[in-house]
Amino acid sequence: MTFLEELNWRGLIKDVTDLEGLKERLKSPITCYCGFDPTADSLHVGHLQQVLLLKRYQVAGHTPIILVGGATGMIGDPRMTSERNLLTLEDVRYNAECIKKQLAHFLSFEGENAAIMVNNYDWISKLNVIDYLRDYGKCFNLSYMLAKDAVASRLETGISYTEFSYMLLQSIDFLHLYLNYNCELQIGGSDQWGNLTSGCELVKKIEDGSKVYGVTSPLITKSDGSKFGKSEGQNVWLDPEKTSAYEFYQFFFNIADNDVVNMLKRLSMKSVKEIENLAIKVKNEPHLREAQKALAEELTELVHGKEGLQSALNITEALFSGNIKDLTNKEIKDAFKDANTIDIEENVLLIDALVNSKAASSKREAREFINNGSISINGEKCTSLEKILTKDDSLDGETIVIKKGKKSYFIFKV
Ligand code: 545
Repeated sequence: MTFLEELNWRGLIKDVTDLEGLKERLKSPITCYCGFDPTADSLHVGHLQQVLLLKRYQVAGHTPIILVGGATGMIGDPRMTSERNLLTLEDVRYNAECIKKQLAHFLSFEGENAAIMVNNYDWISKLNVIDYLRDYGKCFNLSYMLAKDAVASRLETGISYTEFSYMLLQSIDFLHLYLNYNCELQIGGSDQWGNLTSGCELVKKIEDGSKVYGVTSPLITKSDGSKFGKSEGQNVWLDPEKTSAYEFYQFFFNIADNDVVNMLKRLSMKSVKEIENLAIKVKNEPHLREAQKALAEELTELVHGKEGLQSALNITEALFSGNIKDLTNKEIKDAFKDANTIDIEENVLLIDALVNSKAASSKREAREFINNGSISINGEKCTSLEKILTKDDSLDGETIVIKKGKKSYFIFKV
């Protein structure tokens, strides 16, 4: 399998500006880039595919460039739906610093094909409006621009001149990287096709017939039609402050059997053979969830490091066995972020606390739960009807973890 054939097998290729040409060109090392606009202060799992694609190119011997859109982030790539709100220069700078740190994590900045990080603010902010219109504006035909999906889809609902001009800036970037870094390939998700093709055209026009390539990959879809990258409506971020290693791990661990092989192909650095073996396991022993585990472990370690993975595994194991006493305070916080939290007074009767927290519908039911051994405090079964909750029961000075039955957790804060 050639590198390109493998990308295709992984489902990472949607459109290519010149497939035959690119096949030939990839026989020797190439420099390629992908751009990220600092529209938020963190990437989310939806961005991983593109970052890991850059990594795949690097592992195959090519040179990756990460472009952070300090300038384009001030303008806004037109969305299909509606005009964006402008961000302030301050916000864009702050976001750029944050995502730069995250992105740097995934590539190697050493060796022969060391990764390069650039910010388009460095050249676009120096462009003056007369040069912009004379040198570049002349290369773009209005009907060509109007036909691009991102623009065409907005003609009815409205698009500002600002967002309309966005494709010129991204095209100027490609030209800049071609001239300064000999960058001959731009990659992106399928939403970037219009920007990639216009960049290729600009290089060809200005550099008289020079050839550069654009490749898009399909956005990740799920078999049930819901959007990839969200867990209960929330984005799964790469920033551990926004999404803990445990939540991140659980997101991948819970991927459906129907989807997990596709996700492995797109997001795992495991070999074709290893993925094929996991695919067999999904088919024959789906209950073991080995493919989900493999994917969750690999990506959690990649994004959250060895320690992050360890804490995700600790929490998963503790919640499974009910033995939560050995978790650190931070792990307890992460584990029960979404559990019901109830403030209680000190020295309250367990029975009353169960009723007040709606863990039981009546005192009678609370007594029943305790009698039949369904209630545990911090992982230890409690069978005393007289149990009084005090600060001494708390794990960290205030948190008491009550489990009812197999799966329901209630967090009491004293
Ligand atoms: C800017 C200047 C360039 C080349 C590219 C750009 C950015 C590009 C764009 N890309 C998206 C993006 O999302 C925000 C990320 C950080 C919070 O808008 N015009 O910046 C996404 N991109 C990755 C994939 C994408 C795309 O970063 O290409 O398809 C998502 O999967 O939407 O010279």
